[in-house]
Amino acid sequence: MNAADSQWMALALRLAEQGLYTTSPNPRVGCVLVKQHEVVGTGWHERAGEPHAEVHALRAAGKSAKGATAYVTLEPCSHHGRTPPCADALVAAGIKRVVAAMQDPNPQVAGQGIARLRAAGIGVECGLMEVAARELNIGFVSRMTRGIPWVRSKVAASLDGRTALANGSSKWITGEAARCDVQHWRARSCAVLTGIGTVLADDPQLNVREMPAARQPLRVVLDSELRISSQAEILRNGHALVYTACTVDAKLKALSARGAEVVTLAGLDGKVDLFAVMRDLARRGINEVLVEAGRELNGALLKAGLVDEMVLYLAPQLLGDAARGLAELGELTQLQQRVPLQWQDVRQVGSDLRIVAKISRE
Ligand code: AOF
Ligand code: ZN
Repeated sequence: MNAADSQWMALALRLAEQGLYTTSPNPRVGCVLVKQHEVVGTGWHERAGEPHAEVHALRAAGKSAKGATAYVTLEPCSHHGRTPPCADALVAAGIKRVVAAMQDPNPQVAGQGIARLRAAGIGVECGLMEVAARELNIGFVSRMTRGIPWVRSKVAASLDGRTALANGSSKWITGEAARCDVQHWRARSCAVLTGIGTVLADDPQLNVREMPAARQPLRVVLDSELRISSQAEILRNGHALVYTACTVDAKLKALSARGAEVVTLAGLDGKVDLFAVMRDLARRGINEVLVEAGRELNGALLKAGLVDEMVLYLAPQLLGDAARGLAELGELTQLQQRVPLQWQDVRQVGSDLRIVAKISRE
């Protein structure tokens, strides 16, 4: 692989990014076809059920695809899903060489696409710009390899990590630009998850606003005792899912009548079983979850090891020790109990600071 290969793969990745808000449950994939140093076709996957990136690129190239090199951000598929195998389409079009960024973690593909191309005499290289390709499909990879979605927790806090005063006052800690920025995280997520505490205190909608949204994320509430009101904003316009530990039939029925799906998944402690929730969300094809919750649910998810990444908006203010922290972790008595993070990205958004950090897992 050479510098030109990297340049074409970078283009394929940019194309794949076009599907950031639309492809789920499918991965974001881009494809560039190059012959004699010239692009003869490009494509990206737009929506599940519609053609894959390779098919769009092959259609654009027509007869010029013969003898070309295909740069794809994910191993071409080998299975009949909603669409036929891309590996076969590449072979039929007379593609000479395929450069893929990463293997498809989908067990239905998992190397078989590459094997099929090689069996047809096509030269295949895999792994170019793999880190970026994995990052773009972090939720899809997580769902396929771990059976749970990638979980991102968004928190708006003061510089000293406080989210509300002791009496609960918290409206607008961060500024307009930060609130707008949050919309992008929501829009790329398949689900936005919160706890009943936040629903009762703020009655949020948790939908995508202030930007065009091709689809709204599924809104998910964890509500062990089913305290949610059937008039809650989050239940408006359907597309809401409530996980509870409650089995009282009348309550379940009242909510279902509002169009919400209610699922009872009780853990041994009488609360909603957080692992079971994540497994169930993955089963529903949820790749990325955005948690927008208070310190209680954030703490519970962190302690369960279910948070993968934090998106922190820090406002230039101090709220002091009596104010509420961003995650209820209980009292740590040993430093080994701390939650280690790795900075991914730091930037200023309006008047606030945005830090993206991943939870380190050694
Ligand atoms: C590719 N190119 O652009 C995408 C791929 O139901 P289907 O037919 O859409 O298949 C979905 C699966 O195909 C998905 O889980 C993943 O393994 C692969 N996605 N593959 O060659 C693409 N989006
Ligand atoms: Zn395909």
